[in-house]
Amino acid sequence: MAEQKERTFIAIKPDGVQRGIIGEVIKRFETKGFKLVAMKMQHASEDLLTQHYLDLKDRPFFPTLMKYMSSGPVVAMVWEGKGVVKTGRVMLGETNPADSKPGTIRGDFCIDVSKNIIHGSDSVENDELVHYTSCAASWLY
Ligand code: DAT
Ligand code: MG
Repeated sequence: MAEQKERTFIAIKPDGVQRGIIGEVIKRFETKGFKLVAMKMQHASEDLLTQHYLDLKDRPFFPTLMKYMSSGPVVAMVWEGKGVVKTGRVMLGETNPADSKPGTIRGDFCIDVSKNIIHGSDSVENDELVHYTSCAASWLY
């Protein structure tokens, strides 16, 4: 049961928002069977972004990454389901869209690593969000 409650943080980046890919991303996670438990459109602050990308702060592309992520609102979401962290990353594709297979989000909708339209966590998130039972649960598990 607990494994069905695994959660991951997915965010559509400013280019994904501007290019109208929000619905497509939601559709893919939703029709896969994952459950949306939180969603918020937000213009991320520099503090939040610095914290979010702390492990990358010494990389040469960090200033460009900050500018890109601050360039408009993002759509932050939490999705729930068995194996959602790992499967979510597979659905996103590789960090560099050039290495992402067709059928993945980055493989289908973007070209360059500096505009790769979506973020997905690589580890399980802790959160204090809503918990509810989806009526589809008994048809999925
Ligand atoms: P991911 O987003 O796949 O988890 P990451 O955590 O290593 O990848 O990097 C975060 C973001 O930083 C990534 O989505 C795009 C940007 N980035 C990573 N490597 C880059 C590079 N070599 N050049 C430009 N941007 C890069
Ligand atoms: Mg990452």
